[in-house]
Amino acid sequence: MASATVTVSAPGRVNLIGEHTDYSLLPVLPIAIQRRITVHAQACDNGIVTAVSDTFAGSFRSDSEDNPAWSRYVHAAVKILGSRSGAHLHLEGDLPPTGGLSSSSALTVAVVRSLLELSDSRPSDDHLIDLAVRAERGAGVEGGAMDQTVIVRAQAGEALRIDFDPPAHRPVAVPPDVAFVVGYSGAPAQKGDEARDRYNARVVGCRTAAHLLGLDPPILGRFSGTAKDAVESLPDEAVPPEGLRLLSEGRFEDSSPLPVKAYARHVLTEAVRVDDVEAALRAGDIDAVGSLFDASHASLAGDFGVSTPGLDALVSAAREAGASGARLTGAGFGGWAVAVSPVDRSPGVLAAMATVAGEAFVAIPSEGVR
Ligand code: NG1
Repeated sequence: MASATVTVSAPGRVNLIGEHTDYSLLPVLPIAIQRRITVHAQACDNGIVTAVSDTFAGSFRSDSEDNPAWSRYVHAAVKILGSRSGAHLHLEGDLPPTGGLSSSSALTVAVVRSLLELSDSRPSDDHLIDLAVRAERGAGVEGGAMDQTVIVRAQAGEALRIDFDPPAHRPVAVPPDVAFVVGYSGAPAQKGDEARDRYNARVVGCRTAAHLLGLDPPILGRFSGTAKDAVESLPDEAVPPEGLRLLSEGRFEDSSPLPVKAYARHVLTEAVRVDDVEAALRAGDIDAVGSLFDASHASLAGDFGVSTPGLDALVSAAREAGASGARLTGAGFGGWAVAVSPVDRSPGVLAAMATVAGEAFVAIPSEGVR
């Protein structure tokens, strides 16, 4: 007998370091945050899933071809479950849908778990992460598993160091005198649009770099040398081989040459910065965390080409207001930036970041889905 109603709440995330490393199976260090999406789900006996949102207009129906753009991830969740039981979903929350804070993964995780719980099936953490990752890839972005993993596994007060090959995770306590301030760049980075192709170009470019380094499977995380070794042996640009352009859903159509040397340099140096930020947080060395944030932003803006004028403005504003360092967080192409600051300087950093697009807040390391 199905339960009549369930409520599931999933947090957004701010990635502290390890940007564009997860799909190369290299580590990441995100936190879950206090801003959340909540799904109130009610069983229906008509076999149809419907959804409405407090934030967006229009409604979703699983038997309709004409659904609003915001419901793409509801559709993805229903599809991965092959749901045959009906439900009505009411979505609400305070997680900005502007890209970079993982609203897509929070929504996907919350919908998958609420639909399973309605049919009295409580998924294991591993199973929930796997379903949510596959659902999102089915929606067209060939992402890694960082967002879904931290959204499911995070604990309050802690960052989560995540490894993918082999899979492992461990908590990293956030010192009480350290604040993470986030600010909006003024431009959305929703991956349904042009940003999806720009993101997938990085995935295919990293695979191509790994292939040229002789790795099989073509995953940069399998490279055993240093970033310098890789960079020295790679050409500046390469056309991705046909087989590496296959995605979970469809194919990456563009066959222009990709800047594989610069992509590999970013990914392999960023992976080292994950170890270094983890060590600096454990040592309470906020200046070291800040310098590593700055180096990450320079690499993402230069080699990886995912920053924007708005993100650069946020990073500069934060540093000028006394932050120890700042960087874009998430995929880039718009969205949000994160600054690390001593707690006593965080009000000034917050005010400075809010001047860019009017939206900033202190991100509090929070618990995962519940
Ligand atoms: P956001 O910021 O949510 O678009 C994306 C990917 C992550 C990771 C980051 C970049 C998804 C669901 N998320 O995050 O896996 O690759 O970019 O570090 O694809």
